[in-house]
Amino acid sequence: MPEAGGAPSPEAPGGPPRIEAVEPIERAEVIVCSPGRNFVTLRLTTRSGITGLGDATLNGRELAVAAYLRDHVAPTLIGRDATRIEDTWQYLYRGGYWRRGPVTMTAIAAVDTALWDILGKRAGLPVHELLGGRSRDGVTVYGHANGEDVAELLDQVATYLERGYRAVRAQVGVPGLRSTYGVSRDKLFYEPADAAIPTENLWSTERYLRAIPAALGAVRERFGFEFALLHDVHHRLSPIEAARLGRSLEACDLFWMEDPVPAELQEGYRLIRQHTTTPIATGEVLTSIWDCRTLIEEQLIDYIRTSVVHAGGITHQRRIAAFADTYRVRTGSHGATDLSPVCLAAALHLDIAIPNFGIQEYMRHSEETDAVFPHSYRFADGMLQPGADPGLGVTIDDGLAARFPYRPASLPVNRRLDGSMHDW
Ligand code: EZ4
Ligand code: CO
Repeated sequence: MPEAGGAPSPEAPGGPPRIEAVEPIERAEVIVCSPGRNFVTLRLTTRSGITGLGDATLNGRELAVAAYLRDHVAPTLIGRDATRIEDTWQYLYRGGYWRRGPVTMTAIAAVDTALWDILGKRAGLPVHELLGGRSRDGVTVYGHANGEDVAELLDQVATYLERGYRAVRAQVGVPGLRSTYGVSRDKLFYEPADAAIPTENLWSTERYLRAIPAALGAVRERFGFEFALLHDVHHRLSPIEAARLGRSLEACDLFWMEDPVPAELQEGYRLIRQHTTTPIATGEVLTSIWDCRTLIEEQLIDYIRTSVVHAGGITHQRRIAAFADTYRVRTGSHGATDLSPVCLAAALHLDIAIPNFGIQEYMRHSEETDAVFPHSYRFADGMLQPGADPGLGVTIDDGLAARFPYRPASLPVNRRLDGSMHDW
């Protein structure tokens, strides 16, 4: 194997000869499959035959990322040194004139995650050991209890507590609205991307604000306070409405109130903070450290929810976490089912290693998804363990994946009762 620092290689991709590649990338494949829902996966293979996987799934916009990777990124990877993880990140981010945004950052994330997987396999170590090793015994996760009404929600919270969860997110149907974010017919799985052309949901802030304090209060009254209770507002309120909701939920002792206002309205968090001590989490739609900067620097949030797949991979997510730690903001990585087992594994390796981990969202994948992506992570006692396999500990079964072709599926849109558009 050639030494780093050895003779310059005439084969360096595009540009003057550089240091010879230690572990050149030979193939970059984009695999699109739909085992229960759509996933885009990047597989890189090195000249010595090591493979690495990266999740590139952007719910409802899958093919945009697949094309970005296939047409614009993959050709630049061939011959590149797989051990140069940071340099490749800089090449794809700084080297790209058009920066940030979910499509670009998801594509960069896929490459970065695959490179960490390759590095782990080269070293014969699970990725969390490369990130500094364990900082905790396991990764505490929260499950998704939801019900059409309060009675059904209480049954579902009971199910999660019986399964050993130490943290539960509670979502409930709003009376008078035919569907509500986070409430599913199939209780253990939830997939909002339910139609090729977006389903139109109905929304009423007034009805929602009347329903939620009573529902969450009923959960605490029935089950007490010995577990973490979370709720996702899903970007739907104005700052003053969110402030009012946060204040009305203080007696429920929430672990967090998630995404109270649309992500682009970051100044709104200042107003929320002036009125309530309910902890706040946001970030699942943010794609870079620059998008989180004000929220973290001004300590407007308590948990940053960016994910490996949508915020530039393990390399960038680690940077966001380190920046957040400076301000005592903890992480709460997004982990819905549209983040594939490859992303979940990457998140777990990071979660277990960083000092300021808070909690990890865990929405179980369907049996078909788990069969297409065999993995080493395991759930026990309310925690996930990333496992000790070298790399990420996830593979993809190509033959099985091919039996689940892509199906167009979009996230819903929301209209108010008067027919005008609202945030979904
Ligand atoms: O709506 O992942 O906290 N979890 C969430 C998710 C998101 C979906 C969007 O693709 O808000 O359910
Ligand atoms: Co959310």
